[in-house]
Amino acid sequence: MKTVHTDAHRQRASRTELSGGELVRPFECPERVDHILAELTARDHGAILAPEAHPLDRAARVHAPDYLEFLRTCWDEWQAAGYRGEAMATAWPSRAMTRARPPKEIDGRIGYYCLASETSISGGTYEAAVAAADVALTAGGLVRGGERAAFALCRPPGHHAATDMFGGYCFLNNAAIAAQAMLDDGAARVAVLDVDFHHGNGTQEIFYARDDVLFLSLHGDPDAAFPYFLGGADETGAGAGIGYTANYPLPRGCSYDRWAGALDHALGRVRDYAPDALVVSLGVDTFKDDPISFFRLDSADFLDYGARLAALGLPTLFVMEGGYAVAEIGVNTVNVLEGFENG
Ligand code: SP5
Ligand code: ZN
Repeated sequence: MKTVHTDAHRQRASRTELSGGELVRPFECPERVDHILAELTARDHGAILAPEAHPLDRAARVHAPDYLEFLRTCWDEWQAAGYRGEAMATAWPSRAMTRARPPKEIDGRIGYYCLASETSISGGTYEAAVAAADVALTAGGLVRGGERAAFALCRPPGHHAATDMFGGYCFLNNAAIAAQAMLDDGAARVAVLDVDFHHGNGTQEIFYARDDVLFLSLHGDPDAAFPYFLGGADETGAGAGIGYTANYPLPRGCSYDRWAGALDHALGRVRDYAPDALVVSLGVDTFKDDPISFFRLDSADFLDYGARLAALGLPTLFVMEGGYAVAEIGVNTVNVLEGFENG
């Protein structure tokens, strides 16, 4: 399986994440990609290609133009305001403050576009996010071009990014951008299966009212896990999209048996939908030793579910999302890809 990757991800090197009331070094760090690349190389997994640049219109198919402009200019405006730290939101149009329009001041504007304040915006964040979208689009193009599967080694991740909001370490929704591009390039239906530990709230929101994308997500129950405010089993779509969203919230300590049972159910839904392609939002933060998550998958389980994904027989795009047990992220990620290829 071919991998698409670029060093441009290194420009996303934020120093601060708000965690437990402290500013810590972000869990979502550049070394994550180094470990995945090292494992791909050590196991001779296949060619590693550079992405092609794509026009921003591709991202604008799923993100609002004013949001893209905010991402592009945020850091410069933050610096121009004289702030010494990284750009962080501190106030939002919350349930009690409904004057929801972007203020002029960057301090307020960042709150308008932010859904989770753990994530800071730093210099180079926008450039890295655009490069990650290019990685997903290039790998998606390989799949549309006839490859059985391809791996978009994206960073920063994307599945929490909504139409016009960033957060959860995500800025541009790489998987949604790639899925939309497949549709724009001729696919009739695409399924997006999100196996990251966290609910793919951004992807769900983007496609919620549509029947040309089936969105399915297995994740920590939002009563106990980020992103907290979306991801319930009762969210099944709206309007024309009713019946085209499926959530599988799972409890603390969830075993692989239980997780794989939910996966098999989701795969049945994909099969019935008969899409032209499958996009897998591949987070490996379901691993038992992930520092911010609470499932119990071990490294061999990733091989097993890779094979289950392959059994669908669909052209498949893997898009990297989360995974914060950095020493094991390479083994766990490449296990899914190898399980798929041998499955
Ligand atoms: C792409 C992705 O995986 N984003 C995840 C973002 C999660 N950010 C908030 C994490 C809060 C975790 N707090 C749990 C502490 C456990 N001791
Ligand atoms: Zn995650």
